[in-house]
Amino acid sequence: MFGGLKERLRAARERLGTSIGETVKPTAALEAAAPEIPAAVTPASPSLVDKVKLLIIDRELVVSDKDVSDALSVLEMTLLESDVALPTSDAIIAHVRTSLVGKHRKIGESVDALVVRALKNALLAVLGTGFDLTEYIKTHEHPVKILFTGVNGTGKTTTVAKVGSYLKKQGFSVVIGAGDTFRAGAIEQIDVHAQRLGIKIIQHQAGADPSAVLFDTVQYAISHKIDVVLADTAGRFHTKANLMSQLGKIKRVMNPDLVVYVDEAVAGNDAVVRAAEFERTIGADAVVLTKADMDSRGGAAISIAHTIKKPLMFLGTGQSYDDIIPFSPQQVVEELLGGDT
Ligand SMILES: Nc1nc2c(ncn2[C@@H]2O[C@H](COP(=O)(O)OP(=O)(O)O)[C@@H](O)[C@H]2O)c(=O)[nH]1
Ligand SMILES: [Mg+2]
Repeated sequence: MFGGLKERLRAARERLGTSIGETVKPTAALEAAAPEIPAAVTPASPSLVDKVKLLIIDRELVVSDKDVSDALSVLEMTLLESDVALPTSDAIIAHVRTSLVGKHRKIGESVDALVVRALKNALLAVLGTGFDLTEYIKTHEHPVKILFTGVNGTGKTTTVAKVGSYLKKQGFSVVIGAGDTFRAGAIEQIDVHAQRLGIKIIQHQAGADPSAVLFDTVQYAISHKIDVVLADTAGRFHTKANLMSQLGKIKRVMNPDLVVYVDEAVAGNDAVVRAAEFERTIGADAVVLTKADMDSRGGAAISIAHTIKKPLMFLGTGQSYDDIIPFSPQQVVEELLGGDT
């Protein structure tokens, strides 16, 4: 998903490297230092030459703000063009600046290595830690109840099916609650997934109270000693107030361990704004970003975790059940900056 951003970052990184490389050159005095060693001394005490050489190699060059400011502007444009939210871009730039400026670069050290290290650390700082669902389930009381929410069409139902399949493969027992009772079609959709995956599903008829369905699902999980409850919900309510009160009631009745906010990477900065709004009003424990396969810019993935200070749990990467990957900040950073350093 990060193809476009990766290319842009490479250009920004080269620009940073060139700026530092060009402007922070060894001073004339430093370069002249070696020839200044009295020739007569050299044969008599070669160790002195070695010492001076060592001194030159160990001498450090200090990177100034001026050396990097133009290149950092380029990096900022790169990030914004890739849909990275402004506060997140600001945080990345500030981090890179702090780690480069005032830094003592050893003469022998590659500028690119310095720049890549600064960029990697900056990205890791904004991406946060990720969320290991398997580990969470292993270390919490069962059933672990997970509520999936988010606006309509972003991929909640598909994600519930994918996560169900993912957890089943890891040996956990799963029950799905068909909490989108808004349309009969929605119940049918999740039912088809559950049948295909061989996962138990609890459903009521269309128009039923979603809280009642999810309450029954939790009761089923308790009485059958099921490990995980996955609750699908509708994203479409008549008004925002209605959405809030519905979700409020579901939360009271079902008492989820985790509220997972689902949005689509293709929504870019809109997804970041929506996630922040959702976090303010309902609160989320983690985020799943779908349709990452259709988004080459990658900005939403980088911005959401930083903006709402909640971890990304999975990326949805296609329409099949296996198209889901646990989100790993390390892996993303490696994909963006690793490989060719
Ligand atoms: N390409 C792609 N399509 C997805 C992904 N996740 C969901 N979709 C598609 O997005 C559409 C809406 O998904 P759905 O799960 O019904 O969304 P919901 O309304 O939030 O429950 C469907 O056509 C899904 O196949 C994904 O990761 N990649
Ligand atoms: Mg749905």
